[in-house]
Amino acid sequence: MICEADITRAIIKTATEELLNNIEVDVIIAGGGPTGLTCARYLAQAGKRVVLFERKLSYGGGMPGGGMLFPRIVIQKEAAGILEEIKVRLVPYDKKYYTADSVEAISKMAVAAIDAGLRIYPAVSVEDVVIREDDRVSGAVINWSSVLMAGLHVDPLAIMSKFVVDATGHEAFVTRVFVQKNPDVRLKTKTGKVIGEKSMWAQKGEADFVRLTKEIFPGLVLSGMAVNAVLGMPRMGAIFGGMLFSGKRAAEIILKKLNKKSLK
Ligand code: 48H
Repeated sequence: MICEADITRAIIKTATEELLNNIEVDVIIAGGGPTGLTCARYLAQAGKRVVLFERKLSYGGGMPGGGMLFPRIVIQKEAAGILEEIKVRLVPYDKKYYTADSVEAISKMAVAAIDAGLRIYPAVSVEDVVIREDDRVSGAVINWSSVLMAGLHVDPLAIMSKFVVDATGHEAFVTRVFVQKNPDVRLKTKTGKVIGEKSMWAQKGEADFVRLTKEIFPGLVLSGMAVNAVLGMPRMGAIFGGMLFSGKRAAEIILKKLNKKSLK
């Protein structure tokens, strides 16, 4: 006989046990868009403990909506390998590009990362970071998105990590809140602050930001659209090759440091 109490117990017991195992991890990713999921997959494939907090109930960010709700993505030919690895079906377009179904692409990105060991927490927002006396971002402050949306006064909890990745897209939420709460902090940008995204220029937006994907403050790494927003670079519209490369680059930066003894 199916018993309601068993179902309740099964959910609370297994979810709580699993969350308890993830209170101290190697990397926290804030945001489950294309760059966050790509970064997470490469880190998990390298054997690192990675959790991803996504503010919305479902992952995907700006990818499922394709371009203006036409459910396709465009990527540059050079980025094809990142999606071929996870068996996304690509269709060549005009020699320079591939197109793919946006829902297929994001779904396979999530499945591949989960299969590699990533744990995704839906409807959980990163609302702040943890900072330690050695001036290093050392974790994320999280709360249920529903609590924040309802404006309830409920104190958050903290998850500790060696790195936090700001993959929150156009908002660059984590980096903005970090500098807002710590006005003395100087980021590794021209002004030391968040500069803000510039108007669309696809060639320039795509060309520069992968190279400039970086640890913007000890322990805090930018990935994807958050790079453009923080460093003051143009947006690029519905082309996603850069998001994939930036996620991979962010993972490489972190892996290099994690595999060394000193994180600084
Ligand atoms: C937890 C959060 C929080 C938070 C936000 O917007 P995204 O898809 O970002 P990227 O960088 O992976 O990809 C950008 C791309 O989708 C895009 O917008 C492009 C190419 N635009 C070009 C243009 O010209 O417009 O994903 C970010 C994710 C979203 O799912 C948010 O819900 C989530 O982050 N998020 N999650 N805690 N505080 N803030």
